[in-house]
Amino acid sequence: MIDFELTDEQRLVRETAREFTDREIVPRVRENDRNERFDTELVKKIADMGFLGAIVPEEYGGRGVDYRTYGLIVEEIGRGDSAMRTVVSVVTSLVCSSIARWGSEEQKREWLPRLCSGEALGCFGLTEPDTGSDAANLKTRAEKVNGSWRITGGKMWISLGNYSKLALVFAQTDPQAKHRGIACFLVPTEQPGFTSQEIHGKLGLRGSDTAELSLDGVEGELMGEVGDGFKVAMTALDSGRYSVAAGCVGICQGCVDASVSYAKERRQFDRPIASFQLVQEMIAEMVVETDAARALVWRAGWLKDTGRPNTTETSIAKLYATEAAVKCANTAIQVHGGSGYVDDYPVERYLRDARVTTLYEGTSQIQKLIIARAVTGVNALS
Ligand code: COS
Repeated sequence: MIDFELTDEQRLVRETAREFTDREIVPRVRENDRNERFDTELVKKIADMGFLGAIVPEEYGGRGVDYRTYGLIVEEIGRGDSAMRTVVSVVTSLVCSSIARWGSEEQKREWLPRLCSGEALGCFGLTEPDTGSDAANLKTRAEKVNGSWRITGGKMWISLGNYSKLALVFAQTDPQAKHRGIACFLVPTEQPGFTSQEIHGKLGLRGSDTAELSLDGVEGELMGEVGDGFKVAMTALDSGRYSVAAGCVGICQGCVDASVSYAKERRQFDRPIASFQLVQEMIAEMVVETDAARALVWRAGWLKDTGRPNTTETSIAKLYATEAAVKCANTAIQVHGGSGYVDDYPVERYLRDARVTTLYEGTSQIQKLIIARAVTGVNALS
């Protein structure tokens, strides 16, 4: 049975992540957000703490922690800064967990220690300018030329794409075969034909790097078999969606903390606004959303740690936690009044940063289709 009691080790890791977030991340987040600065020094500090690739086995440079412990780390970093949380999610869940699961021994030895130490960042190239939810319908092509794979196409909305030394690239090898023709490639980015362009003007996640990638005959090393690619992507997303959900629990908790503190200090009508029932109602609603989201994330983590199927429960956690983060951030602004509309307080950034989480790694609508398909047995997409 699922046990909500944290072990001493989990408690310690959470405390360490909490202190690190308050000491290193929180003081820098506003300026990084204002300046659209991808803070590589801070990324290095996060890596030095062992928070990149924490679920990777120790023999490959990770910390070998379980998913529940990983979720606690991600929640704390997510409370501090979703841009940095995105780095942790992408590198750990989308890239490292894929290599750990699908890579050859040589590929694991080559890349995992570098990714876990932060010496190399990695990005996940699935989405394309014309391909989002319909992830099997890739236009990027891979073909074998003189014994090596050459990849041509474009990738869109790629987090860390301008800073990564490694790109996991999903490409079609045989369009007739549809999703069974997709393959996943390890693509070193420092090679001719690989170019990236920064994407600016984002509503939120301004301290996160986002890129459009162009691949012109780049060389890639196959990971897994030809035809495994779609499954590589789906298993990566099973881990990535969990990580996004855990980060959103952090946003929810941050909204509660900021609102409680503000409501107790701010006085109107000769008393703290925390004493008004309508303010208490808003705080209570945020607390319930936070608790529910956290419980769903912990359940998904427990299923992963005990080796049980968890795709549906991960989608439930992702759907609930991301929508809860948007709701809580919106409510937290309401509690803060005019002060919540400027960046003296974290809540306006929470709203801007939360907004993308219901889009990336599968929209809320895609999560609903996955959940409903599991219970009805009917695939709405076929
Ligand atoms: N783990 C392992 N295998 C999985 C899987 C999972 N979580 N989900 C699907 N698969 C497998 C299926 O078992 C099936 O295998 P077979 O070829 O052996 O039959 C194959 O993958 C195709 O699956 P499915 O039929 O479910 O594919 P669909 O095209 O119907 O739908 C959805 C898949 C919509 C769920 C998928 O395209 C999706 O998640 N889209 C959103 C993409 C996304 O999140 N993009 C964000 C990118 S990162 S920012």
